[in-house]
Amino acid sequence: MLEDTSFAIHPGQNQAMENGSYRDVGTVKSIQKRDGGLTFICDEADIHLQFYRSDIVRVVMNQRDIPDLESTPAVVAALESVNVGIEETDSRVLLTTNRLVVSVSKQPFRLSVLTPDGQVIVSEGDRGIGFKENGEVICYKKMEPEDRFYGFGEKSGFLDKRGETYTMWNTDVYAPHNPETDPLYQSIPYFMALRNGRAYGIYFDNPSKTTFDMKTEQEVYSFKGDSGKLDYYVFAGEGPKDVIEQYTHITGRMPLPPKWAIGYHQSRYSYESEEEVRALANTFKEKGIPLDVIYLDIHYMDEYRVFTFDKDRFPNPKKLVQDLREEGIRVVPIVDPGVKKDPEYPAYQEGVRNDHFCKYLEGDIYFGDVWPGTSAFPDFTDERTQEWWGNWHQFYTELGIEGIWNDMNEPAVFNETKTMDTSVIHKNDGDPKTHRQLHNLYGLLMGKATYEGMERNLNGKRPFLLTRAGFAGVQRYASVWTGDNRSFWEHLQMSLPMCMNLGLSGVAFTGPDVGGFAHDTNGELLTRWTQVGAFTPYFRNHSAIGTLYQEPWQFGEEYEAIMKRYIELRYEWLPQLYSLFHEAHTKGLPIMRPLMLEYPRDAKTYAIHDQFMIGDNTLIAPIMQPEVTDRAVYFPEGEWIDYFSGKVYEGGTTHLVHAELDTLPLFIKRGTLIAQSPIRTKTEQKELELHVYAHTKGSYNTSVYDDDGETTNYYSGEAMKLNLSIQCKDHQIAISYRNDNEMEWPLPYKKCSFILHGLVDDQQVWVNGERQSGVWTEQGLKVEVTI
Ligand code: MIG
Repeated sequence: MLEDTSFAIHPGQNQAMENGSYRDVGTVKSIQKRDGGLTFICDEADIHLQFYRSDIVRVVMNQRDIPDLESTPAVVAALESVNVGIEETDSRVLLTTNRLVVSVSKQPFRLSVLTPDGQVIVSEGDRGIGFKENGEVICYKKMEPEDRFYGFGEKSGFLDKRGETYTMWNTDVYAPHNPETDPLYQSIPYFMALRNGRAYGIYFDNPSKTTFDMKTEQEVYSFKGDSGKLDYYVFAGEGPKDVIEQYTHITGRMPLPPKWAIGYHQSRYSYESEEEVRALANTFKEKGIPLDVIYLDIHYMDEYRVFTFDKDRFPNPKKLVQDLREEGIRVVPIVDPGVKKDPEYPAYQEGVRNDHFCKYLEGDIYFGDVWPGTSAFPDFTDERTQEWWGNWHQFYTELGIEGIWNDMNEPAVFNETKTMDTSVIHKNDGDPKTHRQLHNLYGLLMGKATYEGMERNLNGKRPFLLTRAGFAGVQRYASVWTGDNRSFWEHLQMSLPMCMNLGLSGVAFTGPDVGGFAHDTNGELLTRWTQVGAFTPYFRNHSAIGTLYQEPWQFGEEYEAIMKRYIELRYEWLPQLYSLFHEAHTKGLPIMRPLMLEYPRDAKTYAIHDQFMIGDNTLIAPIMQPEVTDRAVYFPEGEWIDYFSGKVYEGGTTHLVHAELDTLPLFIKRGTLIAQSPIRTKTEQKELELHVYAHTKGSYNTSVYDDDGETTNYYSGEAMKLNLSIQCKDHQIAISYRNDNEMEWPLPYKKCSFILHGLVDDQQVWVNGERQSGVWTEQGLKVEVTI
């Protein structure tokens, strides 16, 4: 408690926290070829270099004789055989691929990475790789004045992280979520640096407490791990999109979510009974507001025992799930890792009997206090336990449930340290380690167990998983919401850079609690937030116990009508969003993007945290202050059309934009296309509309992706991949399209049309080589086609 008073800044508190000083690895004594790479035997430690691809190099240092090359479960890429040219002189070794050059100077060991034409990507100065007496491992790199930093997973604060330091230690932070609140629930020890439009990335594959420091020194940044080894990957870029592609090559990409998972979701801690849930679903139906999911928070369980329902509150869960399903609504229950200590409770009995819980070295089960009271925690580092936990999810799938919400999986424990005792041992598939060494993996591995268990039980249907905690690679299993925010305008503002940086960190499927979790929301805040939510990859309204209810109708008809319109808009945009999810699945790219990702050579975009893009052609500049109806919007190069009014804005500069409460400032780049469906309800679309925003110059290529939205048949290519290109000229717009998917998939669309907005007077429209006359509609010229 004293930390919350001025005692926190008592002069005695500020003594150097450094435990031991930096020790350098020293001089290279010899070099050995091993495991497809080179080991540098140095004075104090050995360093191993490996090429994962010609554009990805891994650097491993530990103090063992032979560097241990084991990776964390975040890493899924296999080593490829890469052609590496090796040149050695007395003072240095040069390793050259067709994408990068690694230069190692030997006295002492210092590493730099350059482009094949000699531009420096990363380099080291006085200090490079080293360690400290207390077991920390650390790496210093040079920082240029123009370097910008992004990524680091789920962090609060602004977009550009230069001048900050971040710690990775999955933590349940209920209290403030201030700009400096750190760490939060997710640990993604990865960043991307941008230097004059060129980008590189570093992923530090260490699951213990890690710290990144871009603040303490002006010309150097560092990253260090509390324990374990220094094991990092350099991604050579060159654009920021290349870096994300490289990082997600190593840590994996998201599967396609079922379509219902990207619709509108309603949650509350908690809808406490079957009657309440049914009434909620009815209200949505009566009001005609589309809804795909209702969440069941902790009240559904029998005294918070996972894999149970409370018999009084939810007497017939199967019927409830079925009835809602008939209305097109899915139920997603919360599942926490803590298993109640209760000798008559099957999940606990089995866990104890079959040795699935985390234990101390001496053999006692570790117990912590969470919702169910004294609880044991499954040891997800053991594959056997992952399987056991996954199989328990049959309890849910048998009821017709297809999605799970994992919470408290940092793991959060109600005690001073907020988590499990760090001396607890994890089995780690035969290589036991302490919780201190593996803490940050707990959420990821719970996610893996859950996702894989659901997948096994769903017979070819895609599961949906939402998780609070995670580590690098979490995108392979789950969508991430940003935890317990509050109903403050500031938290709406902060959610943008937070989600954008998550997206740059390989996690595309993210969103905050719309409306704010803690504290009371109000009509205006909820409306503005819902407008933004309609375009964040994950779209769920959630609020805490004891706060005002915040369903879209709670603040009067005026607000309700606007929110309804934006929730409908979400559904109209699903073909576009789903195509972007497909891009996240295939390339790792985020759906919600900072402007710098699309315009890395435009320095004006580097720090923009209050605007974002959806894909490469949609710009959103929400209003995030009360009673404000005008704001400055920066438009990158090109011309931008106001989605609602059709007004055109010249890019490369800032304009003042007006937006009453019913308007989200939303702009489409001229000369591009977005895919929509005019059906405003539900995730099933019957008509595909391809909206072309006419221009007089330029060309644009894109693709629209679709599949059945619910099974895993897309793994084998049952999908539509419509490749489109648009050429705009003064007098002509030429569109061409082709379904380039390898396998036929019966298209659900009865109709498909191009709608051309903003055609200039005598512009002719050609589609696949044929002149089209089309039909004039309110929106523009409509040309029906068959696909
Ligand atoms: O705050 O399960 O972040 O979304 O509603 C304690 C109850 C535990 C935290 C989650 C929140 C959820 C709540 N949980």
